[in-house]
Amino acid sequence: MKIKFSRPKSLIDVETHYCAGCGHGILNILTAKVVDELGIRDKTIGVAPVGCAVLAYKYWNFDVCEAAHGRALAVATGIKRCHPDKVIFTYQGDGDLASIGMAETVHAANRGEKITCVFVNNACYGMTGGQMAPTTIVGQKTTTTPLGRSPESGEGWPIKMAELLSGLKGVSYSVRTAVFNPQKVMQTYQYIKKAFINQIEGKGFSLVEVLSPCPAAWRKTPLDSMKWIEDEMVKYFPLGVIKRE
Ligand SMILES: Cc1ncc(C[n+]2csc(CCOP(=O)(O)OP(=O)(O)O)c2C)c(N)n1
Repeated sequence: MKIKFSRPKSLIDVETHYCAGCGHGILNILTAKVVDELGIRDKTIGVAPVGCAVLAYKYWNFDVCEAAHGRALAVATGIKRCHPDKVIFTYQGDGDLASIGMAETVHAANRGEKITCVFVNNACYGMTGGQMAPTTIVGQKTTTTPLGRSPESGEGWPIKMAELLSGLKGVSYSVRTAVFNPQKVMQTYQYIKKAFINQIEGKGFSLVEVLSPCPAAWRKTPLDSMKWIEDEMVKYFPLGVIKRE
């Protein structure tokens, strides 16, 4: 019998805390698989801030540092500058990266820090119960926008981080992907791998934005959540390579 898939060595065999149908589990595995495949487990350091990713260190079998909410890219900058030979990545939610951490994100990207950033966009603050995030789409109901996000009511429009950061000179790679079907999962794997390779080759900031399901906060089944990404989220957040240098 031929083994087609096995648990990456960079993933620890432990029970998950993620809700059923959450995209973080898929992305934890893909990141671990990339680290395995590139043979960089002994030189990789992940930085996971507050949000549902806060326990990522429980799952990854390499060094992981926690950061305060929004500060992952500031912490990662310090680690990378002290250890330029290590491979540093952040793994951040949208509340973290695009709201409380917006300044850290824009300035780390603008400085061209040689860091890989995996940005998990689930269109809400998942951990705290599904409040509106900067990436919540227009009309989307959240606990703080019970009638649906409305720009006319002063709630603004969804921020397109992959496009916004691509305008900065320090950014060498900016892509958006999703995990709503197996093809997209494999595509996401390739993008994350490329974003790690960029860093190893000494290129500037690399961003992989991933549209990822949060069935618990969205009040949808896991299957309907995947469909909602495919049918609704991608209208606001087109998939593909936005910048590659
Ligand atoms: C300084 C600070 N402010 C607020 C919080 C509360 N808080 C914890 S998680 C979270 C939202 C996280 O949302 P996101 O970054 O989108 O990640 P997700 O949980 O959706 O994966 C907030 C506001 C905190 N822990 N620390």
